[in-house]
Amino acid sequence: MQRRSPARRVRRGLLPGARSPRTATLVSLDAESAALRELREALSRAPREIPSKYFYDDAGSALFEQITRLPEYFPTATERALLEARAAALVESAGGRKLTDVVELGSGAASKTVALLDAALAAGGRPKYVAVDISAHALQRTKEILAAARPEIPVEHVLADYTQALQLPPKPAGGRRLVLFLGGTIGNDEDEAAVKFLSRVREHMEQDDLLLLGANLITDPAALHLAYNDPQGITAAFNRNVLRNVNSFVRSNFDAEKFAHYAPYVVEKQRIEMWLVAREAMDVDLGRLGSTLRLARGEGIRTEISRRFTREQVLRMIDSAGFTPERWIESPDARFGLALGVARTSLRGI
Ligand code: AVJ
Repeated sequence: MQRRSPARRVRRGLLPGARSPRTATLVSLDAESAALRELREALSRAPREIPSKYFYDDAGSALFEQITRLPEYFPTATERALLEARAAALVESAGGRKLTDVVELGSGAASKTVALLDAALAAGGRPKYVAVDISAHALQRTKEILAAARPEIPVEHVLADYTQALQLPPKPAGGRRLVLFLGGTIGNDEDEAAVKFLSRVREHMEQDDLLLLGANLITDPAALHLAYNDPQGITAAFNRNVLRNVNSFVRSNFDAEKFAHYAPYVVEKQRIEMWLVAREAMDVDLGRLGSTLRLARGEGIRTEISRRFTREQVLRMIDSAGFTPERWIESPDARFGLALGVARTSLRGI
């Protein structure tokens, strides 16, 4: 359920944890029990998993921002340079001045988005920016960064777990919406889940609206390994923080320090896998999940897959989700690609 304040801010309840003072509504209670079920199911899978979205509490979002500034973690800088170099052409393909809404899923610090918004302004448009993120802290950063960089651009916020439900503010009649899903986060899902997710995003869009999808491409495994195993240990801290977030959500008692960060590039599957591996045998009280998790020494919990794609895979994925590929651009080192897709006539109801 969506309430709009006079400040044109849209807030939704999500993963309301012990620290969340927000009023519980029927909707957020539903969301909460769905989240509990999802987490319980993930932890009992083989291998055990924790959904990657649990990385992004306020502390985790801040750690991720730190990762994006590490010299070893090249995806952010690569994508940023690509966006900056090609923003004008992308915006042109996306309708130029007709572009009225730029929606970013997982806006984080939104530092890459300014180039696109600038290009829309330069094309004579007056875009509004809608930031969607699971972390209130990240949304606050988005707001600050945008207000400082481009005070003339109106910003709306949606605090939401976009993997569960999505409500976007309406766009002006005749306008075009561009939805951004950047950073390579689509690689956190297997094919089927990725297409399902993008199809759901498509349902929130009208024909001729656009999707810009960022994807990590296959590259040198040694460079990839370093990007997820930085010598400063920021990625390790980011990985372990997932347990603190789970603790605060379900009142479990994971001891993060008893887990080793392990993040190999699995060549066969063309993806990084992030694991937390128990350094010793332990019993973990899972709090509101209502059970005890018994871990043997050396047993692991997978916290993320981060896939590398080919151009063909990315284009096939957006096509399957109802977007006709309109443009593909790639960084000069071929490590990162951006696909622009146009929403086709919905097939729903046929
Ligand atoms: C934000 C999901 C794109 O998969 O590389 C960074 C998260 N994990 N370091 C990624 C992440 C480890 C990142 N994404």
